[in-house]
Amino acid sequence: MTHSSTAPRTLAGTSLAVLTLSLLTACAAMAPAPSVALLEPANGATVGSTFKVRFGVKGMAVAPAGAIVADSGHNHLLINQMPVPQGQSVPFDDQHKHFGAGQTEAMITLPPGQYKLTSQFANGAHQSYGPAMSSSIQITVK
Ligand SMILES: [Cu+2]
Repeated sequence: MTHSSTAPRTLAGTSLAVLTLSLLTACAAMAPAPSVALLEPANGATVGSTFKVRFGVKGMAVAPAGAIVADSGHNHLLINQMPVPQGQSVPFDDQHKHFGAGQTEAMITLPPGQYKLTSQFANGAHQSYGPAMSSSIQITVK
């Protein structure tokens, strides 16, 4: 055998460097993007006319409306509405409820029917973080 032991060792060193680099890249890619979810009611649930809505927020801070602070904002509940485009102000009306005190849950009353509820996160000046920071469920109010 004229097999040299130098080549495999070099190859192993290179592989380790590549592997390390791959892991670092993978870790950066896997850092979870900020997101919101409606934790309650469950998607598809049937609820009474007054029911609790619970907001979940990951990767951003929930704070009262007021100053614009990076990666911070408050929850909105959209009733039968599309998410508000990024940077656009969330309207103040019966279909767009603001929780500007920094609430993470609220009691909502709706007449019987089928609804799409959307959680929309927006900054301290009510400017939407866009569809990426929204999440929708369907419910039936009986
Ligand atoms: Cu608002």
